[in-house]
Amino acid sequence: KKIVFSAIKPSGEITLGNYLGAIKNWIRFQDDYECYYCIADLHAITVKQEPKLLRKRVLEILAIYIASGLDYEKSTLFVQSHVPAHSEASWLLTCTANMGELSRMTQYKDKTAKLKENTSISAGLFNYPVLMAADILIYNTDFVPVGIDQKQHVELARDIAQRFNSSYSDTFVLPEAKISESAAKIMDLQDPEKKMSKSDDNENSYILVLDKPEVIRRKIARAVTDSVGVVNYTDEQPGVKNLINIVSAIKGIKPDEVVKLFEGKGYKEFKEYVAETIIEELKPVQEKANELLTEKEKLEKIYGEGAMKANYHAMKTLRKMQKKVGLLPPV
Ligand code: AQP
Repeated sequence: KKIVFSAIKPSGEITLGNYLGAIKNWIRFQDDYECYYCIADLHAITVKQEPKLLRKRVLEILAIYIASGLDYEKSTLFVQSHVPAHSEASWLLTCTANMGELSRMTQYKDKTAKLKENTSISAGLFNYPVLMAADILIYNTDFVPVGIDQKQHVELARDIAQRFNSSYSDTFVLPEAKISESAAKIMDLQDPEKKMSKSDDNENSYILVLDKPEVIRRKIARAVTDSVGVVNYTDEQPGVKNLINIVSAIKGIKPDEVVKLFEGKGYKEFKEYVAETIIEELKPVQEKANELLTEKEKLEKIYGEGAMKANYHAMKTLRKMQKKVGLLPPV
């Protein structure tokens, strides 16, 4: 079976962007592939996190994974820090990666540009893509289903793998990003030129998977549109285009079909429809996730077993890597 790996970092609560661009896309791989879906807590701490909140979010994300349709009997669901091979492999790959390629990563440039002046930038933020390469490569991953913002990182993982393979000998499978077409990039509701992000300071810029219906209605009603007043699917109307993409990704229909539904109608009616479409999609996920969050032992059992399975596969690759670079095996 081909192998699939992907992850979300608990740096905020899961947004509709993460849900449509990543999780929904992951579900369809479960039957035909060996899937590893991770909660990337080590990635989250590349920027400052409140420790208590971080632990809470990890469980929340696991509950959302399962509630959205990830099946822990088919796929391996686990927490990154429970599998130490991620960190160890990351060091070996840090010594394979170079500063030049890491400085070219757009996510690093964007994130550091957003930090306030005089805030120190952690070396972890710079090294983030190497840890991500380790995540992917230690499972011999073939496919990485991600949103378009992460494509560059997957390509870097591929370059690092290639370099390691040619410096030593064939060790890694070369991974490939799989982008969901309709939900490749869900945009910020307040600034539709930038992507929706869970760590944004303005809560009106995103919809959270666990947002209550009235909150979703309010946020969509406030979403930035334009003065054209007609529902069109065009780059000239990025706010409206984004709302159309959201409906299209949820309903599995083409953007043009959404436009047709609103011929001759205004934004108010359109936005109400968008809000109700999101509410309807998220309702069963919220119910199931909230129920799971009251069953802590069940969640513990799931991530405990997930870590065991992941650990087995990851350790095998790590041992191979250590041997190839010339580390003396322990007795
Ligand atoms: N707006 C988006 N549209 C589509 N896909 C998205 N993803 C993120 N935002 C969108 C996809 O979600 C997965 C998990 O991402 P992540 O948590 O590892 O990091 P990220 O891409 O940096 O996500 P955020 O929400 O923007 O987090 P912060 O604000 O903390 O940086 C990935 O597959 C990503 O492509």
